[in-house]
Amino acid sequence: MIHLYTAPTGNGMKPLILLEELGLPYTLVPVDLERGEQKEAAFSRLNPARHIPVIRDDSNDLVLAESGAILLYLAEKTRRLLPADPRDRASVYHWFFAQVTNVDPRGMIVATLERLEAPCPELAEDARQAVRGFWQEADSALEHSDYLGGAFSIADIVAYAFVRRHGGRFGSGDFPALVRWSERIAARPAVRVAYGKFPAS
Ligand SMILES: N[C@@H](CCC(=O)N[C@@H](CS)C(=O)NCC(=O)O)C(=O)O
Repeated sequence: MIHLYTAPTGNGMKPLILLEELGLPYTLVPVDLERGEQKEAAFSRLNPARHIPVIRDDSNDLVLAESGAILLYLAEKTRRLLPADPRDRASVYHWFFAQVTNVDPRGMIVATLERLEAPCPELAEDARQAVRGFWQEADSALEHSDYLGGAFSIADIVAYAFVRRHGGRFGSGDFPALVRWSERIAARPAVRVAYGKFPAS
């Protein structure tokens, strides 16, 4: 059995969407970030970095943090939503790692700046340019393809979780093909079930 410790943030929704897409049995353990449950001793033992998401996979005696690592682990374990062909897989990696290493941190920077009394406009603008640059590239690709890496994959899951969480903040509505792609993903049954687990998200 897989146990998912998470909350309805962009990073937190990624493994939940994937588990639903894969149809794997799992238990959902909500972590209340507002109440600081991620800082409690029981959770810190799972992830000393005190961040969600985390999975425990009983079948492999594994505890794993970092949303990108969790998605790659589950996709490789099941051999699904990550193409076998090296060229196709490289394309998925391109979108996946651009999102996880470049775009995701920018979203967190801007969300943090918005909570500060003295936000740094240069840093916010740099983050905004990076996010919108990625969306411009994605928008061009999605004019010719229904999904980022060709077929639906973990690259779509990571990019969608971010758009859903931060789209309004960075103006995703300016990118028509990205909007159509986002609507396509939102309509997937597994995605609807995943977000339904956290109705306020
Ligand atoms: N790079 C990590 C980021 C994890 C992360 O920052 N999680 C946030 C929610 S999106 C969190 O747990 N925040 C709680 C806190 O900082 O106290 C990942 O992709 O899993």
